[in-house]
Amino acid sequence: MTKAATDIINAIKNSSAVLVCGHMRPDGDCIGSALAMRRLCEKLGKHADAVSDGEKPPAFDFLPDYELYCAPRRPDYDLLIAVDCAEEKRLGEYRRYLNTARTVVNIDHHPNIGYGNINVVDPSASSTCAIVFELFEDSGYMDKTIAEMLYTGLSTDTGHFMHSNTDEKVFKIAARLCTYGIEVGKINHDIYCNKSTNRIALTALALSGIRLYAEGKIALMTVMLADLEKSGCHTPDTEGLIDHASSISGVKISLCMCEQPGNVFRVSLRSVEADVSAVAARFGGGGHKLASGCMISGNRYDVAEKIIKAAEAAL
Ligand SMILES: [Mn+2]
Repeated sequence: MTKAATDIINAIKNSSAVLVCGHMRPDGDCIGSALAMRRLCEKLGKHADAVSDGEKPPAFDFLPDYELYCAPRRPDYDLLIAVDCAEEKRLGEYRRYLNTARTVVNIDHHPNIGYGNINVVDPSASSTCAIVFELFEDSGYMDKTIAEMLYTGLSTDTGHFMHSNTDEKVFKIAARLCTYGIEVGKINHDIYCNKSTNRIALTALALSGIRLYAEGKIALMTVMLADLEKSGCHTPDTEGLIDHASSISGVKISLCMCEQPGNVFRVSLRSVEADVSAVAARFGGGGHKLASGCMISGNRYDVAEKIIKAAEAAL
């Protein structure tokens, strides 16, 4: 094991209660790495809870321990392990433990300022799950359940091994995870064929509203609160909808505007080449070069105009 892995295990052993915290609006990598770290802490004999601020996406209800996610059982924790969180503010309400926990561990694959006492940050890693696996592969604590959790994040953060971050290392990690006896076909089916009929209804509404700009290089999808209501969906159900816009031939940048209560839109951006983290940053957001997000206030037409203009400039 590396020094960082040993330091983290010692920090867990020296704690009395651990809070593993992923980012707001958690995705598969966030939930997978958080649940895996929670398991690891339990194996070390510690009380541990895994959380993200806000609603958890129902799409990951197949994961072991899913029912424990976002259900903190202690009023206080002396060890905070942040996973997949580039900045403190991504911890949401759990940010308060940065001040009260004795030790903060920060494991992430985004450009990350290193706000922990122990930081394992590798922006070249495909996913936080990949980092967690490489840290603890030789710890003696890996098992099939943890491997399932980590495979989920490895798969979702590489877009099911489709994005440009899918490299030799990713496949080697996937192969090593397979040695724990995980059923890859079943997990893939659980991840990618686990949509509710409501979610399909929402997808239909979102697809029917896609508009193309910049000679078909920009696709814009809009999800209004009324669409959620009509389809019986909630905000977490919008996760991944943008992939449909990205899948249109010729589209270089896709945008998904999701209306939030209070005249504000959460905008997701995806790109095949252009730097959309810079586009999101213009509106106070951030993320990766090829996948980012931001919040923009205004009505749907004003917000669309602003984000399309900014995206056009980035083409
Ligand atoms: Mn991630």
